[in-house]
Amino acid sequence: MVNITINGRKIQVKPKTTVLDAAKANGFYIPTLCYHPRLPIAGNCRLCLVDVKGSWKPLTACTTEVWEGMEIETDSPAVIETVRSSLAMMREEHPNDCMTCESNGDCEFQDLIYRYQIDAQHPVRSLLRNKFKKTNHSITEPCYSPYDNSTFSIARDMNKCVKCGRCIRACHHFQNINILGFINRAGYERVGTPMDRPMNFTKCVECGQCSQVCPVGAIAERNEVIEVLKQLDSKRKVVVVSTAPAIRVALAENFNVEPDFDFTPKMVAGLKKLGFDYVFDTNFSADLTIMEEGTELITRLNEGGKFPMFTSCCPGWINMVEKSYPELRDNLSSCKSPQQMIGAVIKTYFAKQLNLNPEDIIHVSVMPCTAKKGEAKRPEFVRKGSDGKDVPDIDYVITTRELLTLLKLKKINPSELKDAKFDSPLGIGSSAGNLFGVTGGVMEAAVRTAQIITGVENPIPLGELKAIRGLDGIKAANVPLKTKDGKDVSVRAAVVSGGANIQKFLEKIKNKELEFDFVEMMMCPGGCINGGGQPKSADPKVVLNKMQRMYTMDNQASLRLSHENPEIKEIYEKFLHEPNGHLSHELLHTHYND
Ligand code: HC1
Ligand code: SF4
Repeated sequence: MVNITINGRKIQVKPKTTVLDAAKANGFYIPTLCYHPRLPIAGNCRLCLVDVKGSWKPLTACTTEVWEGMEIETDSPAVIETVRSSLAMMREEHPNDCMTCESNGDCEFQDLIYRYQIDAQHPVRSLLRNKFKKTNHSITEPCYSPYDNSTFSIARDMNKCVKCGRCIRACHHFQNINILGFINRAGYERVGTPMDRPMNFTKCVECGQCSQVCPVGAIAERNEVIEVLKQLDSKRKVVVVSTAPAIRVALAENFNVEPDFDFTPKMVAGLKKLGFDYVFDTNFSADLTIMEEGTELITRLNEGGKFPMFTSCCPGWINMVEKSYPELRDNLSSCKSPQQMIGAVIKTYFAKQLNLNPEDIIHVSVMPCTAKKGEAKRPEFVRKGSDGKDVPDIDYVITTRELLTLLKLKKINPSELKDAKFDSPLGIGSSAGNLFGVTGGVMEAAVRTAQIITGVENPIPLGELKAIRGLDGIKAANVPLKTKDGKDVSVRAAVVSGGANIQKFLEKIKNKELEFDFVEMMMCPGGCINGGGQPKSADPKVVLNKMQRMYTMDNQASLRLSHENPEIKEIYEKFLHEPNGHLSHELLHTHYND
């Protein structure tokens, strides 16, 4: 152990610990902005400066490791004044539109400005203002960047950027897509795209990992809260909501409930209180996906087809195939994602039960993902209304963060409400469907059903397919199945999450170093539990916690197999007739773009 002193208190820490980690672990506050526990260290915001005895200049706590006998001061007058001056300069460049900003109330920069009380009277702010008044320039003018809402998923307002570079590191470190970087120099430096193009002209997959780590509101999802509020308040149409698997565990973390507490009934109660007429579960359509995708896999195994077959429920992955790997389009399952499947059945099967036309229903989908917004806007996901006009299957997609904003606006705390149940007939989901929200879950759900349907004698016991559980980026397992003529086959299954891992994996497939039959692909590391639209968190354990919650929910469930879902049996009996049948192809399957 290393002996150090912070603000006069003696402590012991492990060798190679950074001053920042040592301080945090022992309850000392050091301000940060570019630091994020899940990203590589950059050391570029210069807010974490500390005084160290013997050093002629303050040192950055995030990049400096402790040494024996080190004496650190985090709160010396010089340190405080340096931090205040840096913040004052940043504030002078920052727009004053906090009241309508996506991040209002959840903004690390706002917190720092408040904590250090950087008001208009700060000498650095006045100095800068006078200087630019004299030269007839606004300090923000040369840094002006246009607002970029060229994709349906992400909105980028670089005027709000504090140049911490976290988004750049997220796009590189998690996804290796490298859309964002510092551009320009000599005081005009800012975050931009290659050739400063709008995002939809780049290879951006709209995953939103950049927005997850943005400490301010410079990169965020394209907000649909106001539109949803208008629909809820006007009550002109039947407003229906469906909720993705990963939402409930994110809310459970957000409201800080016990690890084995299932937040689902509270979430449903919160949505009902918001005024939704019907609350449905995307877990239902995850089960439907298993029926359709499982049948597709078994058909390919029996009759031949493109291998490996890739899952198709992650829109970030679909964007990546269409933009960067078009040669793999035929390897994708033709199944729509569960979001789009429930979208299609709500505006057909459910509409018919209520004697409504598709245009009489507004369907809001709550997703942990930003790319789902773009998926819902794809031109193929529409149907004809009674007047012949196109009606989208999903009208609005809001992220978990946007759902929290809605709840806050309406002053609803779901954890204080009485439990409520999903509505029928699209409200029952198995825990296999729920597992879709974590990396490996689609594969686990598919294996459970495919082994039973094909008649495997000793199917893997539930929860025992351990090789594809956990947060590793690339996982694999051999799965016994049977062909239709009773032959035993071993299906080579792989599970990959995170753009950087996907690229590594595909390189090995291309070079024939690896061969697989069925592969689950998720663009966000860890799967949807870590989607780009999930609540921001500085807790490095938050993804792990959400994963554990998913597994606990599976252990506690009584319905653990997609094909045993009574509402799935009912929809095939009454409406779809058979998986991969004529109506299924029309409603539940799709094609991909060149
Ligand atoms: Fe996902 Fe999916 S699991 S893609 O990760 O297949 O977003 O949660 O809703 O559609 O079901 C996301 C999550 C989600 C779909 C399902
Ligand atoms: Fe990169 Fe994803 Fe952000 Fe696009 S949305 S810039 S791919 S992190």
